[in-house]
Amino acid sequence: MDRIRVVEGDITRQTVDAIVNAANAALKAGGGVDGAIHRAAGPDLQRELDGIGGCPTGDCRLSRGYNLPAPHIIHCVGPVWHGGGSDEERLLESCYRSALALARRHGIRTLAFPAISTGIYGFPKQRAAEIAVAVVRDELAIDDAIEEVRFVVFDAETAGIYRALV
Ligand code: AR6
Repeated sequence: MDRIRVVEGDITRQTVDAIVNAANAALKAGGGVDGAIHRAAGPDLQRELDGIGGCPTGDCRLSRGYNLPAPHIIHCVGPVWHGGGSDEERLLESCYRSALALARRHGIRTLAFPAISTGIYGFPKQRAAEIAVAVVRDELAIDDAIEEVRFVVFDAETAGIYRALV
């Protein structure tokens, strides 16, 4: 069975155990997919995140999903692209790895990732997709608790990039 899927659509509509957010280090509602998730989840989400306080780049934090179909949200803080010489690739890889590790610890078996860092944070889309797919393949090979990882992409260009890799 194929445990990795590519879906073109809105991540806030996905019925999975957890959706992943492309958040910022302050865990304050922003734009892009983060803004869409906050609007769909409702104001209780920000209250929970304020209690957590923040999250370092390359790491993630778990919250409830509130009004979303998904019961959990994993908030990953991706790197801002500064040209590639500031550890951006390792930090992006770390986002995917830490999200899967967090999922495993909390019994989350199905999850949906957006293309972290490739919008407002400016990470090149092709390289980001290569990192995302390689890390997820690697982790699933050593872990059969996670049943499905869905890459939910918002535009046809990104969908094409992922479909060529999965
Ligand atoms: N569903 C799936 N993907 C989406 C959706 C959606 N509803 N909306 C946008 N995308 P971005 P970043 C795609 O900018 O680059 C925020 O202000 C989008 O097309 O959301 O990690 C945060 O608070 C792109 O491919 O995240 C941070 O400050 C991808 O999601 C900062 O932006 C990621 O784009 C994070 O920037």
